[in-house]
Amino acid sequence: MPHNLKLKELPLEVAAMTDGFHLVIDALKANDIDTIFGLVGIPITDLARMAQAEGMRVIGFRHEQHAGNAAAIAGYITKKPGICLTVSAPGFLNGLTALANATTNCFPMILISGSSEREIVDLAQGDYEEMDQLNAAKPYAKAAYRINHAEDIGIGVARAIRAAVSGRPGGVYLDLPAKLLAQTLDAAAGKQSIVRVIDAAPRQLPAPESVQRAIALLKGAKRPLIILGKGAAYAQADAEIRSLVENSGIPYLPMSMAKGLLPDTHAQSAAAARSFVLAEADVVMLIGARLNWLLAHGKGKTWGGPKQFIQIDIAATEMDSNVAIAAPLVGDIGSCVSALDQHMQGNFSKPAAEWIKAIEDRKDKNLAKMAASLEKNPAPMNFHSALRVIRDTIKKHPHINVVNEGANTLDFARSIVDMYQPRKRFDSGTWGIMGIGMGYAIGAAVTTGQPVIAIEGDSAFGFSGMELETICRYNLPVTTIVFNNNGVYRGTDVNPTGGSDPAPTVFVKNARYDKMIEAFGGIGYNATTPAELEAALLESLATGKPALINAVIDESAGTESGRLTNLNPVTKNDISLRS
Ligand code: ADP
Ligand code: TZD
Repeated sequence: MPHNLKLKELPLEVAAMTDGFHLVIDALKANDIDTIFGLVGIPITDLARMAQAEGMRVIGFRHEQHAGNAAAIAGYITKKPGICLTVSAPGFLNGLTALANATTNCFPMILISGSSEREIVDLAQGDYEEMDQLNAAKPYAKAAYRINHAEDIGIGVARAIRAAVSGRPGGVYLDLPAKLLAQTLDAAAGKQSIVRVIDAAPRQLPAPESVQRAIALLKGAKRPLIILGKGAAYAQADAEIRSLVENSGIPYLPMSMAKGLLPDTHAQSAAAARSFVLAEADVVMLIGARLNWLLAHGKGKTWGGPKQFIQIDIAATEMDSNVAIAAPLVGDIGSCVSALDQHMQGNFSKPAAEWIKAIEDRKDKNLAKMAASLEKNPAPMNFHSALRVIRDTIKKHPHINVVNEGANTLDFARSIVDMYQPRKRFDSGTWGIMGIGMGYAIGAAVTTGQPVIAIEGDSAFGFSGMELETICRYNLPVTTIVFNNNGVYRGTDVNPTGGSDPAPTVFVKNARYDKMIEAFGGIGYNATTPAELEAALLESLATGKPALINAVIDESAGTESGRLTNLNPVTKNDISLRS
């Protein structure tokens, strides 16, 4: 109901009616969706108001991309689609980046956007915020639907929910024309039209022969390895996965967002010997991880000698996407892992001692090297000395959510900051995208009610920095730590012409990001030493209030593109900076 209307002023026959606005809310609530992340405007302002009036949590953002990212990470954490609500054309497009990122990362979310007059849009007659949003969304979404009639809202929302969470999860677009929201319907008919989705993501059992094939391959392996991906974390089959890993005795590597699915300190974690095990393993079992660029496409130098792969995934088309998969297991991770575990009980010998010993030796060597770097206290701080403080804090408070983006800030934090609990680490993911920081932090804080530490490169932070106001407005327990090294990757570049424009990679020197949060009533800290960083972090966690720590990092620390330097194209004879 528009905010200026009161129920008692309405004639009786109108009170027995419902409308598009209310049916959308009823359809979401009937499916236990209780939160909307969004940004208001024509034609969805009243939808947001009414959702709040009807008891939903409505989190208003400053930019739709971040509302979309919050929805996406809420979907990943809860296995229910996160909802992002936007206005038409530009608002929709801002949200679309998040929808595409969710689809790429296999996170379930629904982008709900209002849209302009169909008749005018279809004739390209120039409506307010005119755009053919449905077709624009299709290439970037797992599914896209438009609802034209109020009586179809129940079924339309049900379709969107099922599409988002069943099979491989992804982003779904739902187009709601302005006219639909104002359509009225008899209240009883409206109630009947609401659909509660039954078993939205049904279990998918693997074929028995595919289980046998995988077991046979594992039994023949001399140097087996398990790789756990974020699909394994998403599946919420934590106990089953732990049981399989421990019963098999096979060493494992967690992909970045699978860190903490088993504690990073687990004896079977081979993370500290990553390059060694990837090169040396002979049979590799992927559980909810794709052989994309993050795993060097399963071939080349990284992977050393010949391999045989077992892959567990709900998407059959993922098999053989990069290299041949000797034993594909298509099904949901919980069912596949349980089936393997059952076949192993009492009938599987643990990997050879030489393999385990070789990994242990390599781990010891690498950990000793890392410990030496972490112990140093250079002034100014470098990535290691600052991250040591965060590592020690998470160790003491393992329930804290961690958001992480940047280049060096991402790469170093991934390897230095151990995680102890599943689904607590959210990062740049499959695209290596910058800009997820504050959106993921807000989504994680709202969804879990637990504190968040956002470990942000100074460039990465800039993409979503204005959402500090959102964090303060909702008083969320988010501590943002900006690794401030004066630029993208580093802060040392100069303009080769000697002109007054700065180099394209550098920012204002010695910026004070901590002052930004003070504008909104949050607490700002400036930390130039590990001791100052630790004091600020502990104080901010103790208060539970929004905080930002400007961590001053040596501007010459870090490398171009972090660990991805080799992905930058280089002309053979370097003429790119000819003068
Ligand atoms: P990472 O980046 O951690 O390596 P990816 O995003 O590449 O992980 O891979 C996740 C994989 O997990 C996707 O291929 C997706 O289809 C799969 N997946 C997601 N949820 C499930 C599930 N419940 N059961 C089986 N596979 C799943
Ligand atoms: N834009 C988007 C949306 N995603 C990207 N990944 C980039 C640009 C390119 N990019 C990276 O891949 S990392 C990065 C950019 C701009 C920022 C690196 O600087 P930083 O981190 O300050 O965040 P470090 O720790 O100083 O390297």
